[in-house]
Amino acid sequence: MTGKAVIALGAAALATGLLSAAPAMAQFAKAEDAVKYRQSSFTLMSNHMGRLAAMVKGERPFDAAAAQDSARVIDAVAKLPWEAFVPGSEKVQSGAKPELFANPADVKMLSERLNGETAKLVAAAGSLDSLRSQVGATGAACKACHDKYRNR
Ligand code: ASC
Repeated sequence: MTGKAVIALGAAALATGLLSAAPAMAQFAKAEDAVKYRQSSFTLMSNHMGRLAAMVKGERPFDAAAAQDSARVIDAVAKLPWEAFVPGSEKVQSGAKPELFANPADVKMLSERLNGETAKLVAAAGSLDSLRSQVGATGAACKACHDKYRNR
């Protein structure tokens, strides 16, 4: 093989490798970036679930507008973390158990359960009674996944 042919073959192999890696990593330059992205989304959800929980527990006065704002944040952000459990990110230290990466179909089902509950949270935030029951259902959806796939 000529030197040029070797270079062409090498370039083709590199391009194929990059393309096959592209779908999973397209939005994240490094696995660490993906971990930071998903952790950031869980931080935001936890913060706003905490605000709603405080109203439900009577630690803060119920405020329908504030509750609806938090519910909308939770509902939007609950759609985000899933794409960031990219292959390779299981090697980065995080709260995610290795089992999470071995069970993508189950994780997808649990994420869809959460997304269903957070959609209902927006409608429920208008009154304290409906908020109370839907914060419970939403928290249960968070917990279902944590119990299986999150390190204590
Ligand atoms: C929260 C929060 C969680 C979930 C979980 C539900 O507010 O930060 O991780 O709800 O505690 O059981």
